[in-house]
Amino acid sequence: MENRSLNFMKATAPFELPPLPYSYNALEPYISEKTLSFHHDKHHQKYVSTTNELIKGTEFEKFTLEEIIKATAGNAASTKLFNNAAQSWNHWFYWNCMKSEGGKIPKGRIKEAIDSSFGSYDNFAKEFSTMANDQFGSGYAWLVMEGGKLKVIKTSNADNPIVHNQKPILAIDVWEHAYYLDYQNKRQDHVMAFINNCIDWEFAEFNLK
Ligand code: MN3
Repeated sequence: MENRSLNFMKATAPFELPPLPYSYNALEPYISEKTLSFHHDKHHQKYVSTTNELIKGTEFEKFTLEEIIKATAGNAASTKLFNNAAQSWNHWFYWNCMKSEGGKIPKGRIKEAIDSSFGSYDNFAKEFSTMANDQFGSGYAWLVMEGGKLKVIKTSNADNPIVHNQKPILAIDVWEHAYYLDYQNKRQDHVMAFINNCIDWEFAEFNLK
């Protein structure tokens, strides 16, 4: 990661909203300053604040964010906490998947991993865009590592690969709040802009470790 620092989530409660790893206008014209401001300062902030409120005075105060996500997944009594904790993590991850002037063809180890799992970068791009467009309603498309191979998956709402024993490598947020101000109903245009102009392949490679 040469160009910027990674803004990790604070490991223990109370959790804090990490600043974006770039300026609010860094992804223009693909993702506007207005979208990033609302998405980061309002949506992401709310997930982090709500997580802190929900864990106050409970055993979860001593958990890391990932531990909370794993402990609450699939538990009907903890749905609200799971949703907010997972969304706190998902957005931290998503911000780091992008950079200004990103989206070029991957190089090095991540290129080798893409080629060996998908045959080519073009095959990966096709599969990833199809998955992101096919996710019905709110959710994410992910590139994940599972059993030593990369694969593309989609998840609904706040769901996260770490509770399915998959290692997240890359993610795109396809909730409408991620693109509606810039693209309205044209999710496909948002997805293609992410793939072609925003992906930070260095972060994806970092996640292969
Ligand atoms: Mn979002």
